[in-house]
Amino acid sequence: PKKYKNEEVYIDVPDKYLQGGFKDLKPILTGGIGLRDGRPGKVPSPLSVRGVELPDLSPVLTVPRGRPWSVFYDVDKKAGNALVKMMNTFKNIDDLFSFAALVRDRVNEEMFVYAVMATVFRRPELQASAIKMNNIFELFPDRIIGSDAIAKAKETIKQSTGDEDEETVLEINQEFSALDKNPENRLAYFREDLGVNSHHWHWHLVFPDDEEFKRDRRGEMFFYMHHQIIARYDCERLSNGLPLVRSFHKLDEPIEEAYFSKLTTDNSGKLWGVRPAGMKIQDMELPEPNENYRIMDMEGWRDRIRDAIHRGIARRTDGTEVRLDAKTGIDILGDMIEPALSFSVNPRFYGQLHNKGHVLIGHCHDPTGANKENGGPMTDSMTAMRDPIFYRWHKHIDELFYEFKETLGAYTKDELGFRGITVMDVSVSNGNRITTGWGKSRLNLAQGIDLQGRRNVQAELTHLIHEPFAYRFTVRNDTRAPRRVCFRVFMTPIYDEVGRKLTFRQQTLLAVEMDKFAVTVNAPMVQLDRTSRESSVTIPIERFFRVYERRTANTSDALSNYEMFCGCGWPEHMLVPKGSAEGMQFELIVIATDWSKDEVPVKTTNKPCSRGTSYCGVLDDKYPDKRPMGFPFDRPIEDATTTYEDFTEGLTNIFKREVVVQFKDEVLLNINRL
Ligand code: CUO
Repeated sequence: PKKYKNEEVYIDVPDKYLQGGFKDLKPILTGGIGLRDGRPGKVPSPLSVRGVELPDLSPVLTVPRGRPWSVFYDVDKKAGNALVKMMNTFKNIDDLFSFAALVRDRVNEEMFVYAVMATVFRRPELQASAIKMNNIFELFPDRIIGSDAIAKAKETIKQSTGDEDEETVLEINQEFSALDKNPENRLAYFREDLGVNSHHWHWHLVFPDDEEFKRDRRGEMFFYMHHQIIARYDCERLSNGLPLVRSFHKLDEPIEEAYFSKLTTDNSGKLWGVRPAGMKIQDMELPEPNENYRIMDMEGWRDRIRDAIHRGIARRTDGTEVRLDAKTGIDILGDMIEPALSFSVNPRFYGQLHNKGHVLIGHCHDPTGANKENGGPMTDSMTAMRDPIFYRWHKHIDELFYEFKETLGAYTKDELGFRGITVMDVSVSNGNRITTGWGKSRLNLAQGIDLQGRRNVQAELTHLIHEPFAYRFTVRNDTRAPRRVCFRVFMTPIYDEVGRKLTFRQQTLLAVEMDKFAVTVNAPMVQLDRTSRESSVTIPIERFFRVYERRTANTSDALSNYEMFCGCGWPEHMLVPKGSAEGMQFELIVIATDWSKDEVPVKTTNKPCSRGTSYCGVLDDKYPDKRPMGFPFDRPIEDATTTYEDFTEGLTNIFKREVVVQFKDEVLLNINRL
C-alpha cells in the first residue's frame, strides 16, 4: 500500500460535480461533519494529513463518481459497507480523518458522506467527541432544491458586490415540481419537505444492511417506521380532501401518478429520471448500476413470503424452519421483506421484494439503460419520499406486514389493561385545538454548491409547522403504591375525505404516534403536563434548519454548535397533520400501560442521539420498550364492526379525546422575524 507522508491536503475539486461542498474540507472535516475548528490537537485547516497506509481501494471503486449512490442497489450497498469497514480499521481519529481526506475525491460522493456519517455513528469515541455534522441537505442541496434555484443562486452571486459575507436569500416556491392542477401536488409540502426526507435518509443510514452493525429489532423497526410514514401521509391526504393511498400491488398495472422531480443528479444538469402518468414497471437489465430483476422474480418472492406468513413458518437457508410468532415474527419478516440481506433468514429464497420495488419503479422509464437516463427519485433513500408512488409501494409492503399481524389475532383485555390505573382525562391546551400554518426557514447553500467563496447564500423554504401545544393527563392510581406508567399517545382521523365516519378498525390503521413517555404516579390522583416539543417521535426543528439556532440561543432547548448532529427522527415541524381551514376533527387516544413490565433499561438516556426514539430506537442499545412497536394498534381489532367502546370495554386505562386541527394559510413562524 502507498504511504502518504504528512502531506497538506488542499481540497480543490473541479467544478464537475455539483458538490462544491467538497471544495473545501471544512464542511466534511472541520466545520461540517468533522472535528470542530481550532480544538487543540484536532485537525487544523487546511488539513494536515498524517501518514496513513492507504488500503486497496478497489472494493469501493465499483461505484463511479457523479451518479446517485443508493442502499437499494446491490453494488452500492456492498461498496458502501466496504468503505465503512475501511474507515473502521483506523482506530486513531486523526488517522481516520486523514484517510477520509485522502479518499474523498476518489470515491463516489454520496457514498463517501454515508460512510463518514456511518463511521461516526458506530464509534462511541466519535459520538462522544462532540462532532458536529451537517444536515445532509446542506451537503447535497441539489437533492432538495430544483435545478432552477441552483442556477439562480449562481447567477445572483455573479451580480453581487463580491463581499463574501453578503447575504443572499432565494425563496423556494412550493409549486416547483408541479402545479396544484395535479391533485397530488397538494401533498408536495409533505413529500418534498426537507425534514421528512432527511429523516428517511438518516433512518436508512442508522439501520444499515451490514452484518457488522446489527440494531435491536431492526426488521420490526423497518415495518413500524414505514407504517407510520404511510399513516401520516394518509392523514395529510384526508387533510387535503384526497382519498387514502391505494396500494400498488398489481405489478403490471399502469402507475397513474406522474412525477417529475426537477432535481438534478449532478453538476452537468442531468435530471433524475422522470415518470409520466400511465407507465408500467418492466423487467430490467441495467448495466450501470448492474441490476437485473424481473417482475416475475418479485411475484415469486412475494408468494413465498405470503406462504411463510400464512403457515407461520419461514424456511432458513440451511433448510431448517423458524416460527413466525408474536414475539419475533414481525422482526424476521421485516428483515426478509426489506430485505436486509445480512439478516434475512433466506435471502435467496425470499429475495429482495421491497428494495427491488424501489429499483424497478425507479427505472421503469428506461429499464435497460438504452436511453442513458438516470434512475428516478425512488432509487435513492434521500429522494424516494418525494414521489407519490413511494406511498403506494410502501402501502403494499405494509399490507403484507398486517397480513401477518392478522394471523396473531386481537389483543386480549388482559394484554390491554392496567388494573388500578384510570386515565380520567386528557386535554390539549387552547381548548383542544391545535393550530397549523406555514413556517419559513433557511438552508445554507454555501457548503454544498460552489458559490465562489460566498458564505452566506441561503434558500428560504416554506414548510408546515404547528403552534407548540401541551397535553394534560389526569390519572387515578387506586393501587396504593407508586406505579410507573407509560403513556402511549396516538392521534387518528374520524372521517374520510367525503365526511363518512371511519370504522374503528380503519382508525387504528391510520393512528399516528404522537408521543410515548413514562412517569411515576405516586399519589391517588395526579395531573401531568407534557409539551409537544418533548415528543419521543420527533427531533427539534433546529436539527434541520440551522438558522433556528438564533431563536433558541438563550433557551434550554438551544443546541450547542458542537453537539453531534443526529439526523434520524421525525421532524418536529411535521408532528401534526395539516388539518383544514374549517378545523379537522381527530381523536387523541391515550393508553396507559405498566412501565415496570414494558421497560427495557437502556444504558444512557442523555447521550447525544437519544431523541426520536419511537421511530429510530436508541443508538447502540436495545429498543427501550418491550411491547410490539405500535402497540396496541399493531394488531387487528376483533373485526370490522368492533367499535372503540367494544375495544375498551371494562378497561380504565384507555381514554380518547376529540381534538381539532385548524390550518391557517399564513406564516406562523418566520425566520426573518425571530
Ligand atoms: Cu425507506 Cu422503501 O424503505 O424506503
